[in-house]
Amino acid sequence: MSKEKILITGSGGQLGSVLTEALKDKFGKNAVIATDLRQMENYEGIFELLDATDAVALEALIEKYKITQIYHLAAILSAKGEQNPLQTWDINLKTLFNVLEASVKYKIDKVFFPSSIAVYGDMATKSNTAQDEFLNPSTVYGISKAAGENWCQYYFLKYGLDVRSLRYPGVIGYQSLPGGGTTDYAVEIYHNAVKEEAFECYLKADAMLPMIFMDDTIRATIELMEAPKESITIRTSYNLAGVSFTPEEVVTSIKEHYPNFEVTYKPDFRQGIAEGWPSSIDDSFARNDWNWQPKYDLDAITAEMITQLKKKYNLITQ
Ligand code: AKB
Repeated sequence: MSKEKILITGSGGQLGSVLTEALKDKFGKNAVIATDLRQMENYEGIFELLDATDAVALEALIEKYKITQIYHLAAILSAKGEQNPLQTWDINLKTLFNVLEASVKYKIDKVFFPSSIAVYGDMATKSNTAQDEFLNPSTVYGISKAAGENWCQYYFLKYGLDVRSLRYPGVIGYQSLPGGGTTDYAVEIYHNAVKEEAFECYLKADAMLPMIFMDDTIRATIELMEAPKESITIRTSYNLAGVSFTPEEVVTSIKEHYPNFEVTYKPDFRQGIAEGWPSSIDDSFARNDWNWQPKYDLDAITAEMITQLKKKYNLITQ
């Protein structure tokens, strides 16, 4: 029975819903307090409704469950965030300040803050973007994550709060749907392929972006949080790489399984966001500090996504 009590904000999101299950598997069902704005359907475990902009409500849960770790996943992502920039900034920063302040007040052992490749802009090297490059994000989401990274480092330096962070690429998983990101196409395309429906891609065929499979994402997050404190040399946020690919490369990979899969390209505003992001990431600090190593390349992602989505849609032929 773990002594840990882990509170997760945004448990119902694309990453949150999978990370919550992984943490329950690791620490025990009752060691995890899942929270979100809306009830999670068919959730098995401890769940509490929480608007993370409400500091009083957050602190009440920390006291109620004697929380020892917080994973702060609640945020508005890049594409959706542009629909209401000031609200995006307000939600993404107010929730972070609530988590950081409460974590100092209640002496929380460890905090996780998800950052993103969205912190980079057109002044960073496009390929193999280094950990310490200039950040000039073009989206409010990216601005909020760049600011958030620096607030996390501030709370570490000023208060000794052990807050850790990863700059996630586009996360691809079969367990959940993405929610308003620029990289969402890389999940949606597999659902269409498995249902043998044509796909209209909102990015150009050659728009290369850093991506990562959900299993690698979850493992990286837990490995970072489990790493010895003294091995953590980056207190803003670690670059993290899985595999980079273009929409046309993922189509080629899918066509190995579905030769007749049809894709058309109709770029929208998200192409403009993608053009400001790196095409690939240098994650050598993560590799050196806590032995990060991705396991899934594009074809492995495709094989697993198709296998799992066929089960999800009951398309397995006996
Ligand atoms: C988004 O596309 O906004 C996110 C991200 C890369 O942080 N998936």
